[in-house]
Amino acid sequence: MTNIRIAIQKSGRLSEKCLDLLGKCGLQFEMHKRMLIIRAKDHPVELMLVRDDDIPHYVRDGVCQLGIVGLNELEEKTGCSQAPESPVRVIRTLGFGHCRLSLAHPKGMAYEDASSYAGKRIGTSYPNILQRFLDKNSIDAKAVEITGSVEVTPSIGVADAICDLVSTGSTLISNGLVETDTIMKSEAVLVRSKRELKPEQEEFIAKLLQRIEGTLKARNAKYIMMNAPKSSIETISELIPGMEQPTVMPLMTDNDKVAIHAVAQEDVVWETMEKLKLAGASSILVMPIEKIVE
Ligand code: PRT
Ligand code: ZN
Repeated sequence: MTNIRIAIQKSGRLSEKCLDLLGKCGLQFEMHKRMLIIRAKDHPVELMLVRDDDIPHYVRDGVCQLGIVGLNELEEKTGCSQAPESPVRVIRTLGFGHCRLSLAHPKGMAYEDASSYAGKRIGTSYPNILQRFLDKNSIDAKAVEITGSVEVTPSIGVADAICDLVSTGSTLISNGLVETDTIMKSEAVLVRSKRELKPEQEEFIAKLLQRIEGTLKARNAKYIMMNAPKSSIETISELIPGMEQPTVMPLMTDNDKVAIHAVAQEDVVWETMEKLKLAGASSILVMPIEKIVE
């Protein structure tokens, strides 16, 4: 019996990262190109592979109990996700798919502030979010809905400016566009339906959330090991980023030195390792951590 159905993007920027995250949480799927629904190997879970535009509605309507989607897509399809009347609840930001939804204009257009867009046609795939921004700021501009390459619309005369997703900014630059106002920041989020679920479904969601927590925490964390003079323990502890309670152990052959093992909550960069060495540490090892349960 299927317990939980999770909607993810079939093919696009978020697909692989969704599968990777679910895999790290113990949910393995055998992917088949043409299949819409795929069952997990050892869990009562199904994946529904769809266009990202459809995920908010599938979750809202209870076709799927969970979904992973960009916050931008969620807010476009269901309104502000924070609003109490929102039909879908964000239960976790997932730390990938980062981007921003920004206004941008051709280099030649005069710009002082967002009100410079008044009277303009703004090409976008996010007409609802754009309209809310225009209304909130009392800017009388026209949102022109475009599916596809929004960035070319000013050069072909379909729009005067655009409102589009930006990550590195290179698409805007290569199309002669200048980014101005950021309307929203986005990343992939785990969403659930606000409908009442069965107790076993709630249980599964709580467990999945815990595993996501452990996976995301481990993503940045590092395990660090080194030998150090006893006299430098304090200096060294202060150098390790976000360190909690190091383990300090005697060395078999050197009474003046100890082995220090610790979990650093952030990446340990080369500069930190060089400072540790200057503080007397030697044999410094930094290792990735796969999972954390606290
Ligand atoms: O087929 P389907 O409808 O499922 O996919 P899609 O084409 O609608 O979406 P897709 O795969 O392009 O993006 C899925 C999600 O990834 C988006 O909804 C965002 O949440 C997130 N995301 C993160 C991005 C970007 N970064 C991004 N840079 N989505 C799109 N872009 C595009 C942007 O539209 C522009 O064309 O990349 C270009 C800008 O990139 P830079 O790096 O040049 O600034
Ligand atoms: Zn889409």
